[in-house]
Amino acid sequence: MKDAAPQTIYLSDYTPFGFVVEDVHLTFRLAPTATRVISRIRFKPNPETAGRTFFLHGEDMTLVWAKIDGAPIEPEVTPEGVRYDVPDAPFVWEAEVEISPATNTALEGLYMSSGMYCTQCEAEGFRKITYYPDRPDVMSIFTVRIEGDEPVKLSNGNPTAKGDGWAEWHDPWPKPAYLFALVAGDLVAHPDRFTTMSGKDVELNIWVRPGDEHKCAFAMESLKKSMTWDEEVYGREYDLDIFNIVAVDDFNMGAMENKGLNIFNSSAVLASPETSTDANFERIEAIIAHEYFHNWTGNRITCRDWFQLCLKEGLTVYRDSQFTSDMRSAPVKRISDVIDLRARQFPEDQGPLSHPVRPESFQEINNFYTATVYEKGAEVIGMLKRLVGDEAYYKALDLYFTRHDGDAATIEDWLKVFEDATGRDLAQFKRWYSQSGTPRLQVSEAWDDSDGQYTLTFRQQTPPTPGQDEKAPQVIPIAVGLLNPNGDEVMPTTVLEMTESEQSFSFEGLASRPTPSILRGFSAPVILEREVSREERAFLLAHDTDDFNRWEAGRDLARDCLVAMIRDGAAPDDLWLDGLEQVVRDDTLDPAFRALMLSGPTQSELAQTLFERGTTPDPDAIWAATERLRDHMATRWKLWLPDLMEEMQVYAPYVPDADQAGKRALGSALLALKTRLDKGVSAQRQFDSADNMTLQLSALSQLIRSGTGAPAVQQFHEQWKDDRLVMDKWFGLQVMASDPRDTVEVTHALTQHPAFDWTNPNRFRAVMGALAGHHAGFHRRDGAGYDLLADWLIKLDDKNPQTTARMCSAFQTWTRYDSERKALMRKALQRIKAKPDLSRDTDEMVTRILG
Ligand code: B3K
Ligand code: ZN
Repeated sequence: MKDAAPQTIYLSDYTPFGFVVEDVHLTFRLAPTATRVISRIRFKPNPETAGRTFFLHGEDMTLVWAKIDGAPIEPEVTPEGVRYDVPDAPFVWEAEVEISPATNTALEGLYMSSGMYCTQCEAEGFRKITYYPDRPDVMSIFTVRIEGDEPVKLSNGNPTAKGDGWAEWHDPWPKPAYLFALVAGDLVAHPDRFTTMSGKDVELNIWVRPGDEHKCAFAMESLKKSMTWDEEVYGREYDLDIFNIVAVDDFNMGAMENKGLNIFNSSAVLASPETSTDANFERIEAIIAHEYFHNWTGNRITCRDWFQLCLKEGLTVYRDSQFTSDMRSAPVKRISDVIDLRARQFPEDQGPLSHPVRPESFQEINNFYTATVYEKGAEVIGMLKRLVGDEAYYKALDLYFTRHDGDAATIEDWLKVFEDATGRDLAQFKRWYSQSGTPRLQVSEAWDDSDGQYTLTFRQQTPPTPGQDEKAPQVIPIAVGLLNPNGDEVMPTTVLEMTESEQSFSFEGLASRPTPSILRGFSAPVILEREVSREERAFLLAHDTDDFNRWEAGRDLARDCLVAMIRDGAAPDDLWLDGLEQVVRDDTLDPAFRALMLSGPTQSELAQTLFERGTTPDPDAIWAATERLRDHMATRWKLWLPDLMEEMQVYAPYVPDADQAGKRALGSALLALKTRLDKGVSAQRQFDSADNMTLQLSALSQLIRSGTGAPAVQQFHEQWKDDRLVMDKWFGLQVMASDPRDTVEVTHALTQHPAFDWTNPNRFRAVMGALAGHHAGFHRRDGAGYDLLADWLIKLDDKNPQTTARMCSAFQTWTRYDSERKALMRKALQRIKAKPDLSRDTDEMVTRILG
């Protein structure tokens, strides 16, 4: 609930806690609206601090009694916690509080989901469970007793004892409270075992609601692969006797890395070929890995304070992307990551929400679990690795694990291990953590025919961002390769290290003027600004040996073509389409890569490009040009489409691996074109014969787009109405595939559907997230899209501030558009801001977006 005045917390104000917590004993007496939590916590003065105030965080709870060293006390109770004058010596704090999990709709702290008790404590949810110093630098050993009738009762660490109606757990590893977890309910396990590299036997379980047992096998395989990979690549072994994962239906995000007891949104763990798409399988594999990898990067070494969030998140995202590259296709993973970075992080970094990878202030920390902290944070790790080299990277990581095991660490600690391991000075590199905004990198070139010298000159410049007018030059690793006119590589990928605002690099002894391939593998999260002819781009599309840049050349051509179509009504670009056809039909290339080549820039990305190039984006015109281009492609390629579609058919039994998934991805990209020619006949055939969700859903999507989807929508509903996760797809797809003129009406109608359980974050996001993601539909000229989203955000805020606040970012690009749309969006934002008792989460977001 809204505080009297929102408080801003600053990184520069950090001070350690005045006490050390020696150990924690918790007893839970579970009851839906009156759970009792009895705590026994041993404190002693922290010799490293001077002034000591004993303040324990605690919110939304009733204190029943409290004692110090066994004697009852009456501490001062405020809405934020308790305060008391304690002895200047070790003492034992005991308290009993009452909380109400069943009415906890914010899904933070202890709450109930489909009759089961579960927790979410990161970042500051533990303070809704009991009074405690709820900050990540306070680490302690937890022993937990759970009392209740639920057949399964789980907590962190190892199980130590259980009896009728109770169970006890002990976690030998010191941890901050945000990693605490408890689960109790009627659950069944999908069990397995794993032997670690030192021969330790670990029990593994995935706990689900009865009926979901058949959807666990894939996640379990992913877990075992992750455990092996972390041993082989980082030398990191699991450190408890048991590892539990629980699937929960109501969850604000993907999953949570609680020590030994990961809690997952059921959408990030449950999978079967009939109910999940290839993309779902890939996401599950990545999230299972991500949470597992946190055991070392996050749990064994945690963050000193929440400003250091990227220390664990950037690194863990980086590690999970390495894992996916190893398990699947490295180029496809890199391209997908960059698509995602540009779709989510770039708009954030170029708008009113821009903040550094390590922010310097916040009001509500939950608002900083952002694409900048996570994805740009991971890019920063990637750059560091590129600069120091692989060997030095792993040497530094070994040092990080030995030096900081058991610590609550900082970005300074992290950079210091790299400095110590490599002898490098990383002071300038550190600006990646403190400067916000996306650097622009301009390139010019010079060729000296007389001595075969080729020179590339780079200029870097980062536009001002909120609170940061002036930017200093950053260290930018620029991976470059040079090709000769035949397309042969005359200089393999070389990493240039740019440190100045302007810097030149020369290459000697070349026989002819080369064609440069710049920023290979997207070696830094910057915007490359370079005047390149269409011919040169087409040359790179045909010849670049770097898969990423090959894709990038095609994408640049696509973008330029669409910009010309939107701005000047130009015809589609033949040169690009011919080059694209070559790649798409090249059966020596991975179908997944060919599918990515076909995908093209999103409409939101085009809006950003137009804005950068001085044109106010018109969502209707962007939509119309995209449609015109797709129609043109379909007609142009109609002769060979059917054959290639046939080649992409998979006749073997379904497996969610990269090979089959790639074929299906290209197949459905082609089906999208084919549907423009046959009005849905092929899509209907695919829908009728599909034996897996990937094909069924892509067919349904095309049927809706072609305007012939009504019977299939009905049939799909009939088939899947009892499966929550599939129904989320059913809801979302109808909005995503809608004609922009109807998007708002379609969305509104779905909110009236009896199965629109809007307090479930997955369902809410399926519908409202799809509305926000439908560029032309959301930005309808009359503002109806903005109003509908604002209405629902206002409604959700009372129940679930976290999900509401997060979804406000749909408005973050509002200043790019025309004055009418801008005014309508501002009005919608102001309406949210004016809501009585607006949560601190949403208030901070809306205020920042309004600027
Ligand atoms: N660490 C959690 C995210 C917690 C979000 C709190 N609002 C999941 C993850 O990044 O692995
Ligand atoms: Zn994480």
